[in-house]
Amino acid sequence: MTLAVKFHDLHPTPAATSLRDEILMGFRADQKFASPKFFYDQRGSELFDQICEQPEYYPTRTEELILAAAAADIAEIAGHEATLIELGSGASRKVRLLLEAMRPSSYLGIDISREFLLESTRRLAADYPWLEVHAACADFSCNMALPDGVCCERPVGFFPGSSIGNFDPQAAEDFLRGLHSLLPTGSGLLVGIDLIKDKATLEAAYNDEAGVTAAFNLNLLERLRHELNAEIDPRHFVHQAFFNEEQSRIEMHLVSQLPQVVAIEGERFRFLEGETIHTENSYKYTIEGFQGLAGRAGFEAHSCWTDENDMFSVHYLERG
Ligand code: AVJ
Repeated sequence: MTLAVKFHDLHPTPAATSLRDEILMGFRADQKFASPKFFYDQRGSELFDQICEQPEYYPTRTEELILAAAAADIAEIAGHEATLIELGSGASRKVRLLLEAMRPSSYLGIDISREFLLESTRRLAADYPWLEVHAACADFSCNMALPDGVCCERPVGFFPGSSIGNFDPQAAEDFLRGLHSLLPTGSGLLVGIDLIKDKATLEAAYNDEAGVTAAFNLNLLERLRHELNAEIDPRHFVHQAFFNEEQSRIEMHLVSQLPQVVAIEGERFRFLEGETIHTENSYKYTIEGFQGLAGRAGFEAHSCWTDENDMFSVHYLERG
């Protein structure tokens, strides 16, 4: 039997080096921070999947409804025989909503979580035998090259889940400009964007009753303990998430419950009581606001779909 999934390992630097260097840099800052990409170890990816099933976390199920309803439209715009390239493919669940309608010739899933990526793309390949499936383990926030052997005819980028919301607006624009230079003229980009809405709904989505988002946030500290031998006690931190209206973003933090000193790779970091590690931003947009940003990066707004309550949006952008 041949290996159903063609695997490409594109780690630009050994994963461990980037984790250590980036975490240390973030902990040395006045406002301590960690990149949200470090949430996604095996356990973190599993917890994120569980977040998506929480009743308060509306983005996933809303986007899935939109995609299912728009699949035929999307297929018509993108045409058949496309190469569908998913950035941050995770469990590769949402793309299933498009495959039958679109009938692309190949699919490339790109994700930072290696084992998770392999499992998910193997399942996809087994379920869609007619589809050529590629998997690339990469940090797409810095690696902007496509692996060799991936057919790049009629590429359509797929960036669901409002993942682009992790970048601040300027970085999101720069990121899209990077995709612009990677993709040929006329290619498509299908992007999911969470919309600005009332504070209570937004905050509930990041403070689910079951505590899954809290576990997801705190799992970062477990990861630092296991992978960097950090001396840091997760029980001495609590999850915090709130909507920063001025910046139009959900902020997630880990709040130190007491004055404490933690050690990572022999370096000591002091925390005051109430001091935080800023672990994630999740920007929310208006439809026009996002289209303007995409336009500045060279992408034209072709179509946009929303749900009936205007909670979430899916955009088909065309590379000009
Ligand atoms: C994957 C970045 C889109 O911002 O909603 C969910 C991550 N963090 N709950 C988001 C997340 C906490 C999610 N993104």
